[in-house]
Amino acid sequence: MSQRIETLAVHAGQPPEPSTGAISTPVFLTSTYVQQGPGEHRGYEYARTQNPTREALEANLAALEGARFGVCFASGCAATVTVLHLLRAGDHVVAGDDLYGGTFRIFERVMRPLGLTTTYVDPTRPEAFAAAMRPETRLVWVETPTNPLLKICDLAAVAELCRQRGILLAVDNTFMTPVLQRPLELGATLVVHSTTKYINGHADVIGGAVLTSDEGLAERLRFLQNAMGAVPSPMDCFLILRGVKTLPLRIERQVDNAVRIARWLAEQVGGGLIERVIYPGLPSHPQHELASRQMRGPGAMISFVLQDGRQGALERARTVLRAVRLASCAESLGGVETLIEHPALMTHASLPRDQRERLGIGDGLIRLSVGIEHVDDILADLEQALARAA
Ligand code: P1T
Repeated sequence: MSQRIETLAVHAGQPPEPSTGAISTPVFLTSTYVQQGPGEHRGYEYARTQNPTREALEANLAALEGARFGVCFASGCAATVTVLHLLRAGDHVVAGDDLYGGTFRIFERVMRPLGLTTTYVDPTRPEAFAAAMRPETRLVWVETPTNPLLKICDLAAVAELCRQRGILLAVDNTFMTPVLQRPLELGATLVVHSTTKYINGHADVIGGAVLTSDEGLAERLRFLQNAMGAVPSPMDCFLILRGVKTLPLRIERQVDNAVRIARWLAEQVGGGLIERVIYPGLPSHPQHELASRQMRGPGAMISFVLQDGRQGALERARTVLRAVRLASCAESLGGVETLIEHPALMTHASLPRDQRERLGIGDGLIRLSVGIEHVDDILADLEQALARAA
């Protein structure tokens, strides 16, 4: 019988350590391994190339995503850059137009000068991906829900378009985690994570991962992991392994809290302060039906837009972000603590202003990462902070 994700999160990739029986995977803090003679070793030569703590994490995350292979990196951005090095100069990428600002920056300011071009399309329209594909298109890249506007991409439909044309589909599953969405089952070739977020969940590590069942791609990724060298430290791997054990529990609580908070925020719409609430779990979300079908839950990220008012939306947003006491004004997401941020000034400041405005990442947009605190305490905090801006 195949095990459920709650069981895999605790056990996958982590048999008792063979020499002592230690139930927790040890942190192998070593840079090298002693060889009996030149080239005579037990599969471990140098710690950039192999590390048992990292291998445990890679096996664990692969099991959660239903992948055959996992490759871990020093950050989500390192994972993204390494995936893009599967391509070469002259290749073309089609990407969703709403992405983490740092991912957009990699496409435009790191890869484009190296000869990799990217076309951005509305991720809610599979036909837009089809229209943008060219003979030299090798990869489609999507986040779903997107950061920060929570648009939903129909993964099965886009995967089918890619399959017909032999194009790789990479899905950044950071916002959902395998608990809520498993892109490989819907036809994606690669899943990418910033493990910094929900997977680790405790706001104390920067990390990334790529999961795939394609053996050739996994081999190439492992080559690049070693050759490019953006590896995670063993201590960080240990912390992520510890964090991931409670991932399903945390997600359950965070989603429950987010549903309550999104409903409460939606009730405030029309009261002069909140213009719009964006959350895939609300019937008002334009793709609520697709979200309900594709995802096992609506996630714990909520975005909302403040109305202009007398002082303007930007000043109102600043007031709210300064007034929160329980929630913290900070970049990042997915940890046990509730975080609140302003995409235009913070996580998406690296996007050119005209593009931000075209997408709808305006002065009044606020993004909330709902934590595991008691929902009534989070609500009380939001209520007092929003009242200051009313
Ligand atoms: O920060 P890093 O671990 O390098 O991951 C980058 C990244 C990749 N993909 C998504 C969807 C992300 O949200 C991020 C990082 N995002 C934030 C820091 C943020 O606050 O949105």
